[in-house]
Amino acid sequence: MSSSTDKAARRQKFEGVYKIIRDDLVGYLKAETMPKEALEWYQQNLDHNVPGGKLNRGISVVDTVEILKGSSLNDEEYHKAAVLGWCVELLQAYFLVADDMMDQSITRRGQPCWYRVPGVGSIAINDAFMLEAAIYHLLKKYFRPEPYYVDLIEHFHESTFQTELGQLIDLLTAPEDHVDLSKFSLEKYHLIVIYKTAFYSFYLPVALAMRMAMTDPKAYETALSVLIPLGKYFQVQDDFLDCFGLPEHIGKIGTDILDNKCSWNINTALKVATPEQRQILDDNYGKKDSTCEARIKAVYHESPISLPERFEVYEKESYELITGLIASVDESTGVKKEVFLSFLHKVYKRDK
Ligand code: DMA
Ligand code: MG
Ligand code: MG
Ligand code: MG
Repeated sequence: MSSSTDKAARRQKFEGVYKIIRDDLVGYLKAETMPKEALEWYQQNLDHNVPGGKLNRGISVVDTVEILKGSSLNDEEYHKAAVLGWCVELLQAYFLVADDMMDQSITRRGQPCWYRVPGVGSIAINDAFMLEAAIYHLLKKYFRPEPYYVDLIEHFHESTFQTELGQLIDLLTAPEDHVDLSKFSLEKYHLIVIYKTAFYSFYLPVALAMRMAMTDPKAYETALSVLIPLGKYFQVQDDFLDCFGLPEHIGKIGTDILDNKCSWNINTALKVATPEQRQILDDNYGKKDSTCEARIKAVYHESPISLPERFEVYEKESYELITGLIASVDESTGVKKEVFLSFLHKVYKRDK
């Protein structure tokens, strides 16, 4: 099988488990004698928000368990690893429903953001909570007897809190009514992205898989040392695509310039802008106005800012840094370099 058909087949197998967990969750509401209307609402909430993404985080749990075991998984092992994968996707769905409201986004994964679906509005806040609650319902259902059950719960709680801290500082550095670019810096940016993205998107999937595979506790530090830089690189890509990706291709319309976000793009531009360019950035950034947004984008393309070229260099340097970190991983604790290489190759040079 070619690797692209293999990838499609792995995705399809993983998607098969979605139907099971969705029926578990809707079945719970039914057992609690909730009205038909509520069952249908929850199912739509799940179907709209959980399965339609790239599924890198979820599939990485399965891939990591398999790599750590060193052979293919039996049906029971596959099912458990896939449930954990879907729990990470539920966490992601929970964050995204809220993130789109806070960022006032329009589309996500090629559809309207959930809060913008007619009839949803601020019910989306409770819907986000119900996506999060689903995680702990499924963990209890499938992992309660396992010796590592509490560890799984703690990983989810800890990553959730870290992500919320990241979202807090992301929002606090982007006040809507007061643009002050001198408050941005790449140091602040680094902290925001590690907290809002790297822990839950990269460390969490691998840590969960390591729990399932009963990896030596010493390996968690090693995993962090590789996955945090990988997560940072991933968010830089996200920021770059917010401005330079095509909405039809990335499935979402960028809002970072309008939202006054402390993104990689603006921080990189600020470091090298000429005084004239700096004036344009100061006058147009963070304004809820598409003409101002277009002016910022034009300056991003101008020399010496030239963000597309700078991004290409950053991407290459990140790849070298991360492959260097992976090369120095000590496999004696049972973790394998392949875990990290597999994750890196899922995101390197992604264009959506
Ligand atoms: C993503 O930040 C972080 C979380 C926790 C969802 P973002 O707002 O840049 O994400 P997106 O570009 O997908 O809206
Ligand atoms: Mg957002
Ligand atoms: Mg955001
Ligand atoms: Mg973004």
